[in-house]
Formats: sequence, structure tokens, C-alpha cells
Amino acid sequence: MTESETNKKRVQVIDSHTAGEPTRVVIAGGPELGIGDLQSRLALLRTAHDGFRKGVVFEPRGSEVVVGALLCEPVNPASAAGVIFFNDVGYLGMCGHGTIGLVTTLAHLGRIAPGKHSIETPVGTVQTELHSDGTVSVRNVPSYRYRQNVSVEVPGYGQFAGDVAWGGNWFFLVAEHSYDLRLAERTVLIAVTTALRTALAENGITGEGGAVIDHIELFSAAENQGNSSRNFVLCPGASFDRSPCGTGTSAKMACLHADGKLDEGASWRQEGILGTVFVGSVMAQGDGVLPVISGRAWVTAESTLLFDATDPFREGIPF
Ligand code: PYC
Repeated sequence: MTESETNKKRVQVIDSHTAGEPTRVVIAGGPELGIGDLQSRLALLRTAHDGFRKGVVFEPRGSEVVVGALLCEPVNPASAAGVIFFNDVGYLGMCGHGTIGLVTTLAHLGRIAPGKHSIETPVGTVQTELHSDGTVSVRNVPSYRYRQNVSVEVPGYGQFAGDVAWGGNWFFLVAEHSYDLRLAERTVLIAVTTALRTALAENGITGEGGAVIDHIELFSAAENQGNSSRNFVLCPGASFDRSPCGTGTSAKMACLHADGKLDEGASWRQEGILGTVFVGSVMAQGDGVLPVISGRAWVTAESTLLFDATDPFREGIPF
């Protein structure tokens, strides 16, 4: 091997998309994070190896749309895998589309067969099921509405009211607005939801315990009459979810259940901005719900990322 070859660190990834939203699963070559629980491994990744996250999802290897998923050995040997999700801004507690992508990737690698599989995440273990038609169901973490009908003035855009809810990430959910949830309107939708997120922070409107609300969700009637609703979801940073957002659908169903508008076991068909759908349902649990969401992912690439010690952008381009 030449000197320049030995300078290159190799990271193996499998890319997929779930209902249009990409996931990049790191299957080998990631940093050594020990054998602690997923929360402590996430803390180590964040403090000691953040350049790895950036290198995997930032340009020139990735983009602001890519959600990374670092495959980890599970703490409990009965679990199929552990995972830490990350993006261009930082780390995600849970990721619905990413979990569907991960399970599809594990099946693609021949590591799991149709059936039930536990996946450990930094916010708890989620139960998944790979169905024989390739669909994946995810029983998400307990989800709940934290605050109802919170008003905020958004400079340049006016007054908005919405609910604050947890679905594995923190969401502000807005049903009443004048925006058209179509892909062609994405620049306007990104601008208004980004301004709304800034206004929430500036007005001290947070999730429980002061947690930052980093996802904003707008709803409208579905385009396809067979679906229950359509959404647009701003992710942390400047990108929007191409899928209907698993954690966002969980937060929505928690609010609907709290309002008496979604019975246990009833189906909720959440249409995203591309018209793709996650099908969800809930079981009541404590003050919230235990949501299940189902969707489909497709593997798009098997690649090796090269990190060359002499590359000035080996840890990505810092926009
Ligand atoms: O599907 O939960 C989700 C998700 C969160 C951010 C992007 N997708």
C-alpha cells in the first residue's frame, strides 16, 4: 500500500431512503465508543468524535438532508442492534424514518429476517417488526402532548398557535395556517417554519425541562382522500423531512389522542410533502400514548467513505 493509501481511513456505509428521506447507516469504521448504554456512547461521540459526524453527513460526502445512523453493538444481546442518529446540526434522540431505514439495511445485509427486532437508541429501546413485504413497523418511545394551544408572534409572519409534543424529538405542531403544503412551496415553508422556531426560542417556549423545540410541523388536509392529513416538517437545521416523519407522526397522534380524536388501535395515515405515507396507531399509556408507525425503505447504495488525512475537507465543509 502506498503512503497516500495508508493515510486514508475507510468507513463503510449503506444508504437508503424511507418514503423519500435518506438514511446513511455506518456499518464499519466508526469511532470506538465502548460498551456503555447508548446515551453514554452518544455523549462520547458528541464530545470526542464530532468531526466524524460532520465528515459523514456534511458536504462533500453528504448534504443537510442526510440523517446518519451509527450502528452499535447493543447492550442487551437480545436486541438486534444499537443506533445513534445524527444530522448536519447534531444528534437526534430517535428517528422514525431512520429506524425503518436501519431495519431495512440490516435485512439487506442478511443480519435479520422478517420478525420482531429490538433496537436500542439513546432515548430508549424501540420494538420493530420487519414484515415479509418489506414494510417495517416501529413501536416508538412513549409520546405525549406537553402544552396545548400555545401562541407565539413570529416577526414578519404574524401570530401562530400550536401544541408542543414529544414523539422521540420535540415538535411544535400547527394546524391553522395559510400555507400550501406542496413541494413547489418548499422555500416559503422553510422560511416560515425557521422563523417560527426562532420565535419559540426567543419567547422561551420549550419542551419539558427547557428542551429546545427543534422540529416544526405544519398540517393540512391530505391531497389523497384516502389519507388522514398532510404535513411539512422542518428538521433541526435548514432541511425538511421528505418523509411524513416518524417521530412527528408520533407527536401528532399523541395530540389527537389527547383531544379524543384518535381512538386506540384506529389507523392514522400521515401523508408527507412528497405524498408518501406512514401508517400509525396508538395504545394509551399513562398521560400519553405508545405509537406504532409503519413505512417502507429502499437501499440505494453500498459505499466506502474515504477520510484522507491530507484532505482539508475530510470533516466536511462547515457552512
Ligand atoms: O422520521 O422521525 C423521523 C425523522 C426525524 C427527523 C427526520 N426524520
